[in-house]
Amino acid sequence: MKVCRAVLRAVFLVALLVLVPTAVAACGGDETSDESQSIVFIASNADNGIAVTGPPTAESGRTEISLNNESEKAADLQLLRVEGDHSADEVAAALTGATRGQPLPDWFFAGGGVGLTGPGESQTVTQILEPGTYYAFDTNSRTTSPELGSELTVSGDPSDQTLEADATVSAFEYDFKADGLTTGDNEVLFENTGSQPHHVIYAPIVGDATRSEIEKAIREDQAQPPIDLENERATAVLDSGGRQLVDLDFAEPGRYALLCFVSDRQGGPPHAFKGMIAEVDVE
Ligand SMILES: [Cu+2]
Repeated sequence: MKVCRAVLRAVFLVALLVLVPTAVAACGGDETSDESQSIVFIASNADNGIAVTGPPTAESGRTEISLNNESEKAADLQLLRVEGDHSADEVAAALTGATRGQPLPDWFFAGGGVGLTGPGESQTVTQILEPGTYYAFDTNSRTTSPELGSELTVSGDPSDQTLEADATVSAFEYDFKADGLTTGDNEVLFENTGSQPHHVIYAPIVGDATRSEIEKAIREDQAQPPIDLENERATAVLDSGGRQLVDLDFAEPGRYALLCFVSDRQGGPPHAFKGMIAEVDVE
């Protein structure tokens, strides 16, 4: 399978990511006044990649999840929810397969987390954590190994808390629906209303390029698809039903492309190859 190298570079490396300052918008103004717990993960340099460390335990419910990137490269924090007993070796192997479009084991689910974050930077998302076993990994490296991850056990009851924001981006097979986005920083409810795992990558559209021209360029593996890869940003991957509050930054008014490069659980091409590319006009 041919893969658009430029976009993969952006997905996995994002060297020139422009970052939102970490403005933690606690609970002020929300309908829900529930207290959030906060958990912090650290990305740091390791011999064979980027190691993620975090707390071994947390309580279920509304949680602010931060990534402090102390490594020298862009890094992300991908949470993976695991059903049953599976070792870090198994999880790392499944994640490596996932980044190559291989089928996902039926016990392995994307659990959100923090999208690509530049070296020395921090970002925070808010999620409702459900009880269970999670692993945290940086997916920036194409290959990962078990010692680079961190296990998190979430205990407590299933939560009935909700997340709300003025702007929403919904991902499903194989499209996006965006509502309420404005220029600058947006606190967005990003939700997966489909049945497959998805994330959202967004970047300014170059010139007058149409959606179909972008799709064609990606399908044909053109070195320069008509999107501004240097100003591309990405969320973590959510599985079916997943939701998170995330700060998305549309620095300039104009047209942006929303894209997904995750594959189906059954494996196969990245969703952008199946047409999961949307255009949004930000005023
Ligand atoms: Cu997708």
